[in-house]
Amino acid sequence: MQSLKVTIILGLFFLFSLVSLALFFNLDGEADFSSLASRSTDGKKGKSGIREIEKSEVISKQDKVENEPSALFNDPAIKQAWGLKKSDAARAWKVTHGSKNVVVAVIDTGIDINHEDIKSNLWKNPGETGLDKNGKDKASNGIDDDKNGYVDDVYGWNFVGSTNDLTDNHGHGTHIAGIIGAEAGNQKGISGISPEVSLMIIKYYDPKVTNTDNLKNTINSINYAIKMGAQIINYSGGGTDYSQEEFEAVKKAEKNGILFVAAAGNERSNSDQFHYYPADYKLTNIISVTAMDPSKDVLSTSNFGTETVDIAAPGQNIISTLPGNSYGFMTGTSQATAFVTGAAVLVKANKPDFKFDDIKKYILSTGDASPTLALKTRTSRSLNLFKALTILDQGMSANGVTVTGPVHDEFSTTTKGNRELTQNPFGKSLMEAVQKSNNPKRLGDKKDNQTQ
Ligand SMILES: [Ca+2]
Ligand SMILES: [Ca+2]
Ligand SMILES: [Ca+2]
Repeated sequence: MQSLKVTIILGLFFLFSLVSLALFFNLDGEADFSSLASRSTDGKKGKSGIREIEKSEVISKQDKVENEPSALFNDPAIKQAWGLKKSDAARAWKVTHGSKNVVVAVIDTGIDINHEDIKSNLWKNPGETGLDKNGKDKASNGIDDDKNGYVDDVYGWNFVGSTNDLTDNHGHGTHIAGIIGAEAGNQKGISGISPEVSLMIIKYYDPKVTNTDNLKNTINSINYAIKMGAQIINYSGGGTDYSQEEFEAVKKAEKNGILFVAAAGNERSNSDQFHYYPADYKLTNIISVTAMDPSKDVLSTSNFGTETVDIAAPGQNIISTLPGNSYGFMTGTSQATAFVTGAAVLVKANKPDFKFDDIKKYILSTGDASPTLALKTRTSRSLNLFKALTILDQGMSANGVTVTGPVHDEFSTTTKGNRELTQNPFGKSLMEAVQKSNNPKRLGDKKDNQTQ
């Protein structure tokens, strides 16, 4: 009798355990941590909300990078950058390397302004450079020369400490800046997606400073970027709390024609159900980016959503710059976001008249379609830099370069296991276009009828 009782109790306990497990795991068999993720910030709800850089850390760090000469650029670590290959950077760079006229606001943890591989691509506030009437350097004269409310804001502003000191105490901001715009061809480090660009550095987060309002710093940062003429904003952070003030700031950027590239977040959750901001504000100038691995699968740590997340880009083990002239690998939707920002710079450099809507169209309507991404993103696509530049007018890219093939290179259409990547309709027309010519040529070239 006693043993029957024990058996019944054990049986009931087993049944209860099974039901609990079934509830915890979703239909795909993956553990569902989304509720945990959203709960983690609930404690601050009702106050000011929080904005943080995504959970990300440096995976490994090195002072020097392996010397592998590239056919295109001579930066040592370029071969380690799988994301550049997957997103078709080599062919994109045949069209453009970007332009210093394109100003990107990197709203993050600051930057190492002396980094050997980024310093040449930093934006400089024209109102805080040169000499003042007393012959002193405007960048360091202690005067708000351009009267924008910030003293000596030559490379940007630090809203955590209300100073022009942009020191990166985390590494995240330096890493993001390098992905977007590290200098190419200087025989050092890596190459950014857009090796020519002007990076405006705005610091909203510092792990060493507590009791600071990151959401307010974010809003101030966005407003600074608008005021100072950024054309693209990169925001690799966020939080689960909606903020009307932040929404208004991004909307103001929209009114000013500014593209806002935002991380989908590393909360492991479905953003269609559990929103992540600012990526999920319903505004037309936002591109929400999730992260994928070399097999073009969205990372298990990344947020996804067929309504809220626009596109996937490389985000696993991405090599980039770190403070102190060093380099290292990081993972997350932050890194993927920087890839898309870099793409936006290339498109803008190629078509200077473009506002956010055109840039967004070029990036989101091209890319490489994939059945697995169809379950995780709105466009079913991963970033393809080359296609984003060559959304076509009968085989002619935006700057008049005839597209040359093959389009289906070794990086974009590999077959892995039994999963085939599908060619999107745009890809097909691009393919047809390239078959007409094998030589790159420009409109207006004298020998424009020369083909082989
Ligand atoms: Ca100033
Ligand atoms: Ca000054
Ligand atoms: Ca370099």
